[in-house]
Amino acid sequence: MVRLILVLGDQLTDTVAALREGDPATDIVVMAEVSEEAGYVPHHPKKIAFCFAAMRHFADELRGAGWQVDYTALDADAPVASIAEALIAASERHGTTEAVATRPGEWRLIAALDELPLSVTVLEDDRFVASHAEFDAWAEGRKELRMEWFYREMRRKTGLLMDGDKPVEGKWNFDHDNRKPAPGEVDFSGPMRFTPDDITEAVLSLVADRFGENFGELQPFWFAVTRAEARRALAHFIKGGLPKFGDYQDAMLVDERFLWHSILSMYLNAGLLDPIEICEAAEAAYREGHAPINAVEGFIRQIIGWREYMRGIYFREGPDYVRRNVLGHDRKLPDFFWTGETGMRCISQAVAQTRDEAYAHHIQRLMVTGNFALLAGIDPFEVHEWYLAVYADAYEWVEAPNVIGMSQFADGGIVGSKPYVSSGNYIDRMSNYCGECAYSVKTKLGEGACPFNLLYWHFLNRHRDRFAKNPRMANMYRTWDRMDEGRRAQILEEASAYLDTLG
Ligand code: FAD
Ligand code: DLZ
Ligand code: SF4
Repeated sequence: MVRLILVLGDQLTDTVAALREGDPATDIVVMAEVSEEAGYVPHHPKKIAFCFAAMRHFADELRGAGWQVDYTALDADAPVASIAEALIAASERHGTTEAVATRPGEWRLIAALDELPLSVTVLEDDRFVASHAEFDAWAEGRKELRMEWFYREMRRKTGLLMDGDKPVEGKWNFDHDNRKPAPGEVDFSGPMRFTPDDITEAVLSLVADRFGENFGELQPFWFAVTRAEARRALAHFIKGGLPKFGDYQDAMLVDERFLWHSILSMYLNAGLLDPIEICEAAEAAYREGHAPINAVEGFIRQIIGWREYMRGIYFREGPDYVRRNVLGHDRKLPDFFWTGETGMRCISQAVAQTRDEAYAHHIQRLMVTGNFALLAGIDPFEVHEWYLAVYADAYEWVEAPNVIGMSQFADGGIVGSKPYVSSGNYIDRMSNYCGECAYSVKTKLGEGACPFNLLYWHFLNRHRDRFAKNPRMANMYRTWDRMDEGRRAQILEEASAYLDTLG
């Protein structure tokens, strides 16, 4: 019997489980651009364009490899609204009720496949280093799910940066050599840029037409949209960016959007690149003496450590994870997350580059926008929806644990043992943003005080019951308690007045 082989927009890998299971001689691949996926949050136009352009190119590659592909474009004469509808329509067209899918990366779609009036075989997505069973076995019975221990397991499992059963150069983690403040200039040209072909141009017109009002600039569109292009982007990064990736991983500079980051997450998450091939390319650069250990170990840790760990958490914690809110935060997301119109230079820079590129690097996401949202007590679900919408690499399985867990502490400390909060000092140390800001980072209260400085103490004070006993936060509370009472009262009053301006 003919079977339908579902391939989603982030399953663009020719060896993805459902394609491995299918037979090009008899089965039919189903791919569909659908309004539900394009609209469950107001995605950045570059993200939608990337997804559709990569899907259309991938469908052509599958046809070239002998598959029959039933592809429904968003602007087809008979469009479909959802993945479920696409499968049902295809089942009627091809006279079959059998379908094979690779498990989607989001609970919402997993449930939608479960509810289909078809016989759907759902296969595990094995494009990851750790299976769900492996992650759960590692997590079982542990009091704390520390990423570092998980990461070491992944090093052992993959053999990456290992000399026998020992880590190369005798250490698992070289972070103490990383995280240098921003240097004067950047000697890497940033991500490789590609010129859209006719297929991509057609997608760009469609997206401009249908999603032109969404937050974000569609043009210039320079993303890779095929595996071959993504591999060139990888080689370009390994050559030019990787050697200093570690040193300046946490640095931020005005108008420097990419620094020495790889800008590969959107390709990796869509399936155009494989995590192991990226890590092997990085390891080869180390073994050949092209990149130092602190850069290569740090980079590989992000992929086989953090990325795999986040996926494990998302699936282990279940569908309610995105609604967690242990700190009871309920403020609305300020408008400046969309407009960038704020005197806070760090935020306006992060929002502006997010609008232009659908990209901000980790520290901008964590210590600028994320830090602000947490300090200001923004509803974590709103924060989650914002991140899911605005970044080209955002899929719930990886975005939610980063936002709900790591950034907003809304899961109560599953991902992080303490909240990632800081005053303006941290941003000042790691960037050159503060120099041209409307606020003064050196001013702790009174006229022109940096809002991060005020909100930092407001956050600690309002969550004292939860955090004062955390040994990693004891110093912060000691500093607060040592301040004279009048000063503390004034800081809290000014912080509250500032929060009132957010609405
Ligand atoms: P690089 O800095 O070059 O890092 C290399 C690779 O490591 C990345 O491509 C990515 O695949 C992986 N990586 C690094 N950190 C993480 C992490 N914390 N979790 C998972 N993978 C990681 N990453 C996403 O892929 N999608 C998201 O939706 C996403 N949302 C985030 C939201 C917040 C609040 C925070 C703090 C982080 C988020 N991240 C997300 C993680 C990280 O910021 C991005 O992976 C990274 O910025 C992508 O840029 P890059 O490819 O240049 O990464
Ligand atoms: C992100 C996205 C978008 C914008 N559009 C589609 C689409 O039209 N069709 C599709 O198959 N996938 C799309 N995707 C990716 C899905 O949202 C993604 O597969 C799920 O969120 C699970 O990770
Ligand atoms: Fe951001 Fe404060 Fe620095 Fe301004 S002074 S850029 S608000 S940290």
